[in-house]
Amino acid sequence: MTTIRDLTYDLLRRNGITTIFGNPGSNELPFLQDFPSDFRYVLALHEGVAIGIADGYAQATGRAALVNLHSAAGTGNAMGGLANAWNSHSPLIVTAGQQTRAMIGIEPLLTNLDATMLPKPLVKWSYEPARAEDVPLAMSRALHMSRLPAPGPVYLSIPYDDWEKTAEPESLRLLGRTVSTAGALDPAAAAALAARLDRSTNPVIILGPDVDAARANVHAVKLAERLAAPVFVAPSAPRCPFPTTHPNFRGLLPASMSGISRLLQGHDLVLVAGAPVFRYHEYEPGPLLPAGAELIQITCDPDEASRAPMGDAVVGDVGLILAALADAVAPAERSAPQRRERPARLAPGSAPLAAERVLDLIDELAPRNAIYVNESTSTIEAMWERMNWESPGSYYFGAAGGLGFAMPASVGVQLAQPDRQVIALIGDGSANYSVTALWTAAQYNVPVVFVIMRNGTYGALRWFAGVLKADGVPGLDVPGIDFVAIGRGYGLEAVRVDTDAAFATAFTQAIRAGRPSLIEVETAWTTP
Ligand code: TZD
Ligand code: CA
Repeated sequence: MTTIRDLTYDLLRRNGITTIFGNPGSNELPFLQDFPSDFRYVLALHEGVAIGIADGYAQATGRAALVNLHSAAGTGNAMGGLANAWNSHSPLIVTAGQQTRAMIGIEPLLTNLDATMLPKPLVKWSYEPARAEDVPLAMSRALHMSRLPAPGPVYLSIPYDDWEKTAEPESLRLLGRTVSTAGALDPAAAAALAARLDRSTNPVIILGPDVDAARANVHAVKLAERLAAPVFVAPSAPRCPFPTTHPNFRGLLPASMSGISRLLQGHDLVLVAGAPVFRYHEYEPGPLLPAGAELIQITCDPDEASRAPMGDAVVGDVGLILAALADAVAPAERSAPQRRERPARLAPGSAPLAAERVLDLIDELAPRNAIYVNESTSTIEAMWERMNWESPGSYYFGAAGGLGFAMPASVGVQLAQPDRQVIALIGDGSANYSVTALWTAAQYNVPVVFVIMRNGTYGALRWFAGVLKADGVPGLDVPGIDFVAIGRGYGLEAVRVDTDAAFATAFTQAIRAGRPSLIEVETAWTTP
């Protein structure tokens, strides 16, 4: 006789999940009771942090991750994180405990009212099983659904009295199931697409986060070299799909219609892989593409393909398609694009340091394969210009632009990648949304180096106020926060520095320490 609980843990095991991220409440305790010894529970002190850690973990492992939240209130706290996870195609199984079935109708305390409505539209699927006996099938479906293309979060609301019930013997069949996808181009379609690329006289490649998610960076490099095409990263990039040191690399595209069409002037074919077309931010109307250019998008996401306002799209496995194209195109006869000009490294400065100088120091002193989880919003462009990222999985940013991602995600990425140093670069505004992630880092000894860029303001918003010509906006400064005290309060080593040499020393020590630590560095305002 197997309980629903035992069968569920078995299903998770069979699907490679033995870590649960969460913040528990009474509705979740029956699921967690007699917690199996081969599982690990990672406690977050806020649900936005739980989902952020799970998101980082899922993205860095490339596998589904489970988050257990408390009913409606816990789900609500996690919604900002869910917006990021939805946009980054992160395979998350989000479960929330529901009140006991016998009382749901009377709406006692902690009922998750209309539970399946709550996380929409930021989940692929939202479900509350009709019977306890349906929980294993629901969990199995959630596991498969979360990672099938396009991957994304799913939500299950589970009444807490279900776990003790007996599983139906037939539901044991779920344990052996595999669900796989294909998604490669058939040879004729690959040849036709390659021929279109070959015919182009001046192609350009634009890569998005799903190239990195598919671990297809190497295929993108080969394709770019064969085509002798310049490569841009798609606007509002949450990951780094191409080595920033590669001679064909051109940097980050701007996030406006006219900005993009201006920059792509002269190209007759725009090949976009692993990104929406396009994730704009600022509204600068204009042509969507330069005159005479056609566009081809390769995406794992049918929704991304169908909502694109221009060009042709192919939906499939981004990695397999890029690999096939890289093989199928003829080596171009034109000369390779000119290496981009990169800004000169800044010389040592005095306090407050230029943010660019801090980035230069970090790039110089960090291990070559370090991973950056970023939420320093006014320095994003500077990072794409200055940082030398070569390995896949080197950069993560909240994919919906929702702050409160990077602090917890850095903890999840470091848990997933213990052999690479994770550096969380966080603005002094952003640092406040999910600050309790510091506690999880300290308690689980997850050795992230948190660098807090303290410029005393919401720098990116100051810049955006200028774009929108919105003068006289209140609430743009964040003075009077002591991150060293906060860091120490949550159990981290923490220091404040304001000179070049002090930063270099603190940063080097932090990397060597092998423990989580926080460096607060005073920086000057930056214009993105
Ligand atoms: N709240 C949430 C959850 N997400 C947001 N994106 C914002 C508010 C708005 N916002 C931005 O988009 S950037 C920003 C805010 C408040 C300023 C962040 O300031 P910072 O970094 O100190 O972290 P910079 O470098 O000073 O911009
Ligand atoms: Ca700031």
